[in-house]
Amino acid sequence: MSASPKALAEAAQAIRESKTIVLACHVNPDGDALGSLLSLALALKPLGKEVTCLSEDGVPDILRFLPGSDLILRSTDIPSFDLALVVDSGELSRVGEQVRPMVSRAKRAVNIDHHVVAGTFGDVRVLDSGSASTAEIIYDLLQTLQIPLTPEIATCLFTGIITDTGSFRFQNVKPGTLRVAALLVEAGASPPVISENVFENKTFAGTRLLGHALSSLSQSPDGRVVWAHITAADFRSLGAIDAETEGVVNYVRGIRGAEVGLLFREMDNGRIRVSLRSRESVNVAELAQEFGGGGHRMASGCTLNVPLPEAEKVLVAAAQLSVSRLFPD
Ligand SMILES: [Mn+2]
Repeated sequence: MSASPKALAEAAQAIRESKTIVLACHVNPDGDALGSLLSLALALKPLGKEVTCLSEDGVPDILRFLPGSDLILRSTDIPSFDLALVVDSGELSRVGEQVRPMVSRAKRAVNIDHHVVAGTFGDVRVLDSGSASTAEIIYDLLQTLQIPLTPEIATCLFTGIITDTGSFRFQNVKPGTLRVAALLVEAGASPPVISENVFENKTFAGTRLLGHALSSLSQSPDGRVVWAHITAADFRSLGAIDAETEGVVNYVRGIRGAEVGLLFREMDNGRIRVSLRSRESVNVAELAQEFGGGGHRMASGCTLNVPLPEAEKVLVAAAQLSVSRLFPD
């Protein structure tokens, strides 16, 4: 699968016809969001486009190595743009409160994304829910625009692919993902340099937080539901930051026999943010929906307004129920 050639051609035409372009990605940006955004910025600048790059939450430390990351602004005073290009965001609200009006005020908007099938915004929608990353769609768009890849552009796109595929380990990896990745390496992207920046760049505090979380590990009697928690007190005393909780749940799900991995994070306001991960069997998007959350089949989240032990009790019970339907023994 890939985005439709018609949508790609319409997006390319909108870019050709525009002079001032605002680029936006989702809040709490990941490698695909910023890699996609910056690759476009680096590709469009030499065409004489005046590009403004907006990320409401800025650039996380581990992504500062991305070429062009110094172009990223959190907001702008520029009142209006010819075109908005919104990447990696299924809903317009994902770009954040400050950035959203900039997109709305642009004369035209293009949504480039791999989360949704039909989309909810944008005069042009370049969507492919079968694509592992937005970066792969941007690759096709740059081909459509006949913009040659530089090592910098290739680095941004390769970062998007490896972060959204967990270094080519996730179910979303298709032959086409690897083909595009190969072409990006040919164009100058360095897998070891990018991997070291993204994956071997943990902070001391974040790693200690992982240690605390893992020391709280519990499992159901059959071992198919495994969970861990991070208390607000631990989080504060270790001086950790939000982004450092992100990979923790993958360790939980990675345990042999675990069909569902849960991470309970107690926030300062007392609410419990839950990250859910599964292997192929259990649909954790449905599980999260029972508690007012949502997400994907294998990765989802929800927030509960009850004390930590209560949150663990109800969610673990619901997870066990889902698992017992699939493994009746
Ligand atoms: Mn993505």
